[in-house]
Amino acid sequence: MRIQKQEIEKHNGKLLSRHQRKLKQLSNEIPNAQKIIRKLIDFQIAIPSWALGTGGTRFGRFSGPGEPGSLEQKIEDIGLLHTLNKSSGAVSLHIPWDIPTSNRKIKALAAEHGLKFDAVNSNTFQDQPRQKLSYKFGSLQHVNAKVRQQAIDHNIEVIKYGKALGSNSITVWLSDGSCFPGQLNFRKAFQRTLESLEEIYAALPSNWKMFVEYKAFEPNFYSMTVGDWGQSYLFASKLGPKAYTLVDLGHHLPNANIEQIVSLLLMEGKLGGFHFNDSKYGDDDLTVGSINPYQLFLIFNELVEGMDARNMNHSTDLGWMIDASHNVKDPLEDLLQSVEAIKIAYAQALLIDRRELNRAQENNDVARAQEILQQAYRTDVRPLLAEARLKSGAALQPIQLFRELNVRKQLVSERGSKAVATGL
Ligand SMILES: [Mn+2]
Repeated sequence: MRIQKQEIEKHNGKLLSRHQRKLKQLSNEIPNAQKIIRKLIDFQIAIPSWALGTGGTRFGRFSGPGEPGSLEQKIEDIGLLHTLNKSSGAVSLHIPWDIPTSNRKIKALAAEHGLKFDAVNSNTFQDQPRQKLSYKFGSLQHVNAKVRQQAIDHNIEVIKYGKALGSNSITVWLSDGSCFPGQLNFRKAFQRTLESLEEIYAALPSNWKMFVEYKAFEPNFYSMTVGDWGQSYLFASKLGPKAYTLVDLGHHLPNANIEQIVSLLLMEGKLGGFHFNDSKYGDDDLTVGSINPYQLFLIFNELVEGMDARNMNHSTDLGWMIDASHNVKDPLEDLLQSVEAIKIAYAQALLIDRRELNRAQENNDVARAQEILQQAYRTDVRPLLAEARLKSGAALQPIQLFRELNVRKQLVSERGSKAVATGL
């Protein structure tokens, strides 16, 4: 299904006067409303192709009705999101869950919906049907060179798909590691992984980036070969200038200071991109901003400060992607909420009075520094987001319109209630 322009205009018309009142009030209170709105219009967040169905856990999966049963339908779903919020203008594709039958047709379909291809993702964390060798004991780190070669070849194949679709980065997340002490020689595992990554790196087109994603634990519970940002940074540094660290918010040990990690990676020019989600305990993959929106704000504070210090373009110089799983919500509503939460945190970070904050820091005025941060965090910036959507032709209230138009019901009538999406 497609949402028509008139349906959006009708929805916006009903809400317009209330929106304008709120926007005017907020614009009177902050100095840079127009500038923030422009930045919000440019800021796009990629939707992962694996997150459009109702996800599951290792205990089970409860598929939802009207799930996309093909890559074409997933693109259509992301197109619906983008029509509603004009902030989800990119797809992050997973291979082999979402192999295009025709690169040309998929690229054209995405373009029709105004979508680009962000980082492509490889998968050597599970065995696929008809796969020759198993990844049970790792992929790029494996003791058997043939298994390593199979995993290298897969990554190079993923780059080829990405190239054909107009992507310019690959995210490599490895589940490699060990479950028990003594199982693995850490140094050899690191070196084998590095040698494998070097072969993949050599296959990167000149304008491409490689994102090395780390994760503290799971599925391996004693060691992960790319277990934290230090290890990822080590790989990225040894690989070369096209390799970067990717931060997935759920991939840290509890209470890790992610904003400090972000700040230092930016300082070193080695932050490549983000996988947004939220969590209370581990890699919970919950809706962005649903558990700890203050942490998300503090991360964006460092992102804005660090990117500005390096004259980086907020919207294009890092990869912004969601990596979440939806067990109890409609995936499309969940994704709309995640995109909104990311942009709220971004807008609040843009509100911070940098000069004042710097002055407070230089004077050891700790209370003042906190006041400045929290003044921004406690500002309701949602009218700025709504205005950015209005200006780009999207809906003032995307979830409200999603429900008013009975989008899910229509998808069920088109696809049936039993369609199951590939993915998490
Ligand atoms: Mn991730």
